[in-house]
Amino acid sequence: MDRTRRTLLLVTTLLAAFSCGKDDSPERPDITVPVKEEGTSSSGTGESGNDGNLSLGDLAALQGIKLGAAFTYGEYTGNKQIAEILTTEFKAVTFGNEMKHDAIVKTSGQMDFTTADKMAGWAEQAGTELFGHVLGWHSQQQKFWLDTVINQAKADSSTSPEEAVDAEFKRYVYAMVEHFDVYAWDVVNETFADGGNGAFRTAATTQAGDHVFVWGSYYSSTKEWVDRAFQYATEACKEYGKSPILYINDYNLETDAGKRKGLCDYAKGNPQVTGVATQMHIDMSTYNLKDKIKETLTALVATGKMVRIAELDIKATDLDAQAELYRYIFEQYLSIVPAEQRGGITFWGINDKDSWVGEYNHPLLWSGANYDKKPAYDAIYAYLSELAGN
Ligand code: 9MR
Repeated sequence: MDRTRRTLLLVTTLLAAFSCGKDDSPERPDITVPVKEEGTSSSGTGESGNDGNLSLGDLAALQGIKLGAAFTYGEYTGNKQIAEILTTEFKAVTFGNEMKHDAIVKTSGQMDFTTADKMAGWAEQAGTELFGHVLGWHSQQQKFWLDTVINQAKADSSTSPEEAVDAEFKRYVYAMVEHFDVYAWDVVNETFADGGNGAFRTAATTQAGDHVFVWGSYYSSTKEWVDRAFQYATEACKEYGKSPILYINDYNLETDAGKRKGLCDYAKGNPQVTGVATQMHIDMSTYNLKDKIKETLTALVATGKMVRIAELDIKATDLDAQAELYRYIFEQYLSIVPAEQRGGITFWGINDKDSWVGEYNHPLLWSGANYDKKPAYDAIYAYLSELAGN
């Protein structure tokens, strides 16, 4: 049976079981359902958690939330705990770095999918779907190769550097879409300026170093590049018979109302955008954070597109307060995003110790060498269990 049918069967079975009012509101559902076909077991070594019952991902699926986690090649390699957590707790994975332009395109321009394919194999083993991150980003481009393309065009009067870069971008988008079977793509990521009142970022205002925005220098505007990204992704999907959700994704949508509006307005104006996402890298200490989360989800829903929380993590010092905020985010997502617009929630990592924001910020659901479940895990678990039990 394929995965979608298995999931549907599971959901149907569970809904039927819970609607029979069969017990006296247990803290968590007491049905053991083998969602994954082989090699599954309870994740984490902490005392709390699913204890062989429904996993966090199973419970989220009951509410129409596809629950995902990001991981990198380095994090996963030789790490049985991550493999077990992915298998048990999650339904989707995103690679932290390995589908980015500079990871796939070599300095020779050749595309090398070896590492990403290996990780896709792990994702498949874990029974998870794959999210594609990312086709168009101002950061981590294979600058050496793009410079070669640009210099060749300058030396060859038959094409302009702009046309050559555009052809290269199109080649890359088509190759990625053809190669990976994903349920959704981040077509573009982080295209709006910080504090720019909704304006797109420009190559000139984007930092140097790793962040040299090569694409941005060879289109008449960043908007034109974003238009092309959605056009090529849409056309490639059609050509290869695929229909993933096509997302525009950005950070600080909670705290930067101008950026939020810019992204939502762009999405509304481009029918090829089928999903909008907030990364939601947030910090407990942000003023009025809960209202900002609500406002953001409400604005995203108003675009009429699929709505996703793409890179969730919360910097915190008080783990109980963090747990409460995590629960709040799930509550708000379910109350604001209608079932048919739920694109899912992905955590940007699994264990605090591997997080891009540093262990000292305690951002995720597991911590320590033993992968102990944190209060945040328990809070989300308890909330989703309450929903499933009612
Ligand atoms: O998680 C990724 C981290 O391992 C890399 O060092 C970093 C490099 O820029 O990219 C991280 O992921 C970013 C994602 O691709 C886009 N949104 C922000 C994420 C955190 O920086």
